[in-house]
Amino acid sequence: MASVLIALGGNVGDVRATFTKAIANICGMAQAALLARSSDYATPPWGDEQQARFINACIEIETSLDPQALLFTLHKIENKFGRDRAHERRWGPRTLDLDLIAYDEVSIDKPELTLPHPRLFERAFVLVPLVEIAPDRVIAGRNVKSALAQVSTDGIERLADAG
Ligand code: A4P
Ligand code: MG
Repeated sequence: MASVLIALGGNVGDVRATFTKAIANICGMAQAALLARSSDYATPPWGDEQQARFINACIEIETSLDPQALLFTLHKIENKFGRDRAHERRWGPRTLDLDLIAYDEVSIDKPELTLPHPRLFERAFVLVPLVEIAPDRVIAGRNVKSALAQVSTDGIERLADAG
């Protein structure tokens, strides 16, 4: 079994409800156990600032799927919740984005799958929820908690638990 960190994001529709359903789908379709789930955070848009703020969260799962099969499953789940890659722009609005952040200590360097996620350490919207569930995890030689101290968390707001 592998320990896997996944970042969830979205800024179209009822994102928090989508997250709840998407996590249930991940557990079902990836034969995965949910080990941890962060709070949801409202975060300023990164990359393309002309869009609504995002909701972001992170989860840790345990799965026996290999990284490629897991990514394929995550793409299927994105599509199921209305993601339409053909009609969106890079870093633009989307209903659901599921990024693989880390898969055990596995390192892969291909365009279709890079592990650990190459932009992880630039992104407070990933690091803030990640610190909540895996503060002491070391990814690509860097401790998650110390990595968070290197980025600005301006405008990031933890949302109260959804009833
Ligand atoms: N890919 C390669 N490695 C991975 C990996 N580790 N996990 C490939 C997931 N996918 C990986 O992804 C593009 C390609 O990356 C896929 O075909 C996959 O095989 P994508 O999700 O279609 O494209 P993208 O999401 O537009 O690009 P990218 O660079 O992954 O950016 P993001 O971060 O996912 O962009 N601001 C805030 N505050 N919060 C957000 O969640 N998200 C984005 C979206 C922009 N700004 C944001 C947020
Ligand atoms: Mg993505």
